[in-house]
Amino acid sequence: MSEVFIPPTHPRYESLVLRERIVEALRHNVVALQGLIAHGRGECFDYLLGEQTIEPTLYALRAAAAALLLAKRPVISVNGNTAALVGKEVVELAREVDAKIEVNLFYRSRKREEAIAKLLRSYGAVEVLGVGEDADTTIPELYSERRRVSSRGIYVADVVLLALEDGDRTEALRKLGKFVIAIDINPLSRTSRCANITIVDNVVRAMPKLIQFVQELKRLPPSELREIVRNFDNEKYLRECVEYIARRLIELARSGITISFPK
Ligand code: PTJ
Repeated sequence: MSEVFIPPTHPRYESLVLRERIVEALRHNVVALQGLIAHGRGECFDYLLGEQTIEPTLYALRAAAAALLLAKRPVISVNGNTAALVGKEVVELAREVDAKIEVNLFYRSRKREEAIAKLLRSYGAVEVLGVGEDADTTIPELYSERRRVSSRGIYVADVVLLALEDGDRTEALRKLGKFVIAIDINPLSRTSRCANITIVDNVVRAMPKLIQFVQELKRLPPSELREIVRNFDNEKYLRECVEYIARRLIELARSGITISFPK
């Protein structure tokens, strides 16, 4: 448990609780030290979005849910920050779409792999791939530790869902013919631009909504699901996200930034 008391009345309560969760996960070897920097970067982009799921993202979430439901061998790739922030939702989503869960780390160590697998198991995961010898093969043309994958998981997946990823692996996965769904709050990142479907949102808001969409779309026939995926244009969507941020900043600048904060 965290040693810090955060008063629920604090105006930044939720954000502070998430920070504590990340710091706590660092203490348990789930999050890498560099994960704290990544989280700060995410917070910054969340400010720009107004800490909300913007409307165009609902279409990205819907398309992502459809793609996951159509997948034959879906895999959810999990790193330290993802496990710490939405480990429970990862397990729930995997159950909903019958996906495998695989640990894939940039700052890979056996200790961290096992800590993440243990956390996911505590949320009910039966099998966690990518730990120790299970990461038995590599993604070609990728030289970071992220290249190590399981021949039962990411290597043979048709659809890979990932979050807080680096552009190199997203690109390498695309080259391997995978359909990549990325959760990345930065619409300008290489991952966002490389993925087939990007969900530009904080992973803590995106995952529960993705689960909801999966539950809603489950009753649709495959032909309708395929139509939803086909109609989604990632490039256009990313432009809409950047335009949203630009418009919001101009409006804030014109109306006086302080007006948007409670007195
Ligand atoms: O656990 P490991 O060893 O695999 O390391 C994972 C980190 C996160 C340290 C590593 O992947 C990393 O350095 O990530 P980046 O490149 O700093 O962040 C990847 C992207 O995730 C950036 O575009 C961030 O803006 C974005 N991001 C950060 N926090 C969030 C986020 N996207 C969604 N939700 C967030 N909470």
